[in-house]
Amino acid sequence: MNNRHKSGFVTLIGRPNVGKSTLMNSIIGQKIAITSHKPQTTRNRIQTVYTSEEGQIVFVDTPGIHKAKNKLGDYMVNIAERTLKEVDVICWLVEPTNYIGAGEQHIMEQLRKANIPVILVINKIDTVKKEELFGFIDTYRKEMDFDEIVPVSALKKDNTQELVKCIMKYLPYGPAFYDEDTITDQPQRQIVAEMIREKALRTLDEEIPHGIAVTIERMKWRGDIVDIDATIICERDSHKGIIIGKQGAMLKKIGSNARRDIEKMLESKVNLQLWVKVKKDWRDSDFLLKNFGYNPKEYE
Ligand SMILES: Nc1nc2c(ncn2[C@@H]2O[C@H](COP(=O)(O)OP(=O)(O)OP(=O)(O)O)[C@@H](O)[C@H]2O)c(=O)[nH]1
Ligand SMILES: [Mg+2]
Repeated sequence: MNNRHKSGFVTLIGRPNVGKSTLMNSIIGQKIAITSHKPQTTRNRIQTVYTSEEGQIVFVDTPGIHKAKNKLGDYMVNIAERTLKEVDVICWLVEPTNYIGAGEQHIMEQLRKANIPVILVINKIDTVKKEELFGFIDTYRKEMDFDEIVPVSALKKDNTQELVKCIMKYLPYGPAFYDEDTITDQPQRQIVAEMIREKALRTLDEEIPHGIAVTIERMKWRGDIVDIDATIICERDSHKGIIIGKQGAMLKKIGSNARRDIEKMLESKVNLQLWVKVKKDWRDSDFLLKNFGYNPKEYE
């Protein structure tokens, strides 16, 4: 084996909505983590694998670090912060701005304690003028001693290869953890559920999306068609009405948008049946959280 081969784990952390999932998808060249313009889209840690001649990077996408308002929020923040103790390199993603708020301060406190190389990734540089960047870099540099500062645009794939090179520099030498065909640790069923949740997030207005979970009841191949039964869980009866919409129009829209993505991923025709169920305040119920795939015990 090539004894100059590198391998290691790299977490992508930051506040909600800074583009962690978009960046991960963009580097591995496949859509595994769902994304949306609404904060708190990612709820679990999602691993993907980037393999090249030089080495293997296992990316760990995490939920945005925020002030939790319910048990689901606690779970999400806990998962994100735990990764800081388990990886070889931390990529901290931030918005291109001079504003450093309490949220950023909270994250920096943990980064200082972590004793792991930290790369500051200033994302969304396509939204600002080039000359403004120096100011942002300066602002952050005054706050903390970063191992590297890399500006990127995850959306436009601008400078993301530079970031990969930079990460490699800090990884230890060692053999690959996964074979080169491995892309993610996420089971197909889980990705399907997430794709449906993404379409619900993107189609519905404010408020409701945060209280949604998706479960897959059935996924069965019938010749070249896959039959999928899935349930969208929401928190209130009034939300159920909105998700279904006038004569089922909203649910139909969510379903057909999701079906397109799922068909692309499974490379097969999909027959998708969606149901809607109410589980009052499930985000504060240990039992229901566990049922919907957010089991705090797994991360203790
Ligand atoms: N203009 C621009 N938008 C971006 C870029 N990267 C991400 N976005 C947008 O920012 C929004 C949030 O992206 P996500 O990847 O879902 O952000 P996240 O950090 O994973 O968010 P959470 O999972 O909620 O913590 C989406 O609307 C993306 O399209 C970028 O480089 N430029
Ligand atoms: Mg995300």
